[in-house]
Amino acid sequence: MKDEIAAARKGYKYNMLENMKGAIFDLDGVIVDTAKFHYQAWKRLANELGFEFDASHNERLKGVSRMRSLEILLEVGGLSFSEDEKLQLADKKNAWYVEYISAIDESELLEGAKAYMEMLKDRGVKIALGSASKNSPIILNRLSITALFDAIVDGNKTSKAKPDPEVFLIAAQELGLRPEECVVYEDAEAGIEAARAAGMRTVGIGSRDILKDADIVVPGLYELMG
Ligand code: B16
Ligand code: MG
Repeated sequence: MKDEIAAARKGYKYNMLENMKGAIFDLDGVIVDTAKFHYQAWKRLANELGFEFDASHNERLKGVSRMRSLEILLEVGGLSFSEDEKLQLADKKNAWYVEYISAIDESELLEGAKAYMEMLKDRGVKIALGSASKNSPIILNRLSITALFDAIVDGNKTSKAKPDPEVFLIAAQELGLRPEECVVYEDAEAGIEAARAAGMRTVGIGSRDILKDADIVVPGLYELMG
């Protein structure tokens, strides 16, 4: 592991990241691709309700809260339900989703994610999670990376969804840092917007076409390893 960190340090690419004190990572799409499990569970719910839900529809759910995701799904199916029924449907989807993610392991980590976080930690940068998911504790445990985080801020600690900056501001506060000392890693447009609103620097994970306002965009964290 020491050799891996030394090699990674040598290739430390982007100067804009040199003076950061805190790194705040989104979960789905940055550290792990849980979108495919969300998709399986939402598709199962749509089929049970009698309509098709395909991969292009699923794109609209990335980075979006659970209840907002359900509303988008019901919009696609042209269905409406009472608030109570919606809560039951969201619970049902979540039970399937939890069943899927409970079976994952470290092989689901996106390329370079763990090594990059370890490299930052080795350089004295504090690490936080800034995710919308209420299931992040299960996911981090399954990936064996819980101990890497100095702060974990997720859907269980927040009341406002991205693009509201709340999740990132709480993360900076828990790290004991000012917003301008933090860099946010995000794959969703609303996440980049939230980080900018929080006054933080941004690294977009994905494509520039979607992440137009990010300071830099890379296809994955592996790209920052040189
Ligand atoms: P849960 P992130 C987000 O994770 C997902 O991208 C989004 O599809 C999901 O609806 C949301 O978490 C809530 O997840 O149902 O597990 O609470 O990208 O913010 O890490
Ligand atoms: Mg995401």
